[in-house]
Amino acid sequence: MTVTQITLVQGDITDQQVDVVVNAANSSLLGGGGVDGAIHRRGGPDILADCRRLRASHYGKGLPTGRAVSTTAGRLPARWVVHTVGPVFLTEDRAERAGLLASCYRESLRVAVELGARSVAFPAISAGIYGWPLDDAARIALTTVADEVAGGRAGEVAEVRFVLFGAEVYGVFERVWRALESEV
Ligand code: AR6
Repeated sequence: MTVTQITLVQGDITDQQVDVVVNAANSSLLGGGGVDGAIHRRGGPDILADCRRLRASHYGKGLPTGRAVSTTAGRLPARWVVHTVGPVFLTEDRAERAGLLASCYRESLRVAVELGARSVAFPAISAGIYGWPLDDAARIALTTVADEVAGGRAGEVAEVRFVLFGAEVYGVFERVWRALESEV
């Protein structure tokens, strides 16, 4: 059985040599700002072409929040991009939003496992333009992935890498991760 490591790095997700890069997309799948913009810019037009095909075949009304789909990674040093749609903190239903954010991580990991990925890089989904408070976004991200790993649902994935953009986001994830580790 594959042992899955959870790692945290500060950096740009478009630099990561991993099998799967997860994109914090929006339901249109047609690109945007933040990490989504960076992935499409660096990965090139093949990613958008795949997204358009997915829209035409399955997601004419948009990819629902909390779900995930895969495309080529184009020119990124990765094999696939898994696009997921995080909840918008202020406008999503309060009772449902944390479950939806957790679902982004679970569903993205599930798609990565189905693809046979051995390494997966996640950004801090919803913690930018979608306005999720960083501490809470980090706690949901880390506990959800840790639960999936502990539950044996990480397949052949040997590394789940959180790629945190900038010292502040990295610092929060690291602090939350240490606090969670000291609880077990
Ligand atoms: N590598 C890693 N993390 C990054 C990068 C990068 N290159 N660039 C930004 N981040 P955001 P959201 C961080 O806003 O909140 C888009 O327009 C960023 O600092 O990218 O889920 C989509 O199309 C933050 O910590 O995603 C949607 O409309 C984290 O990635 C909307 O934004 C997430 O910030 C999604 O908003």
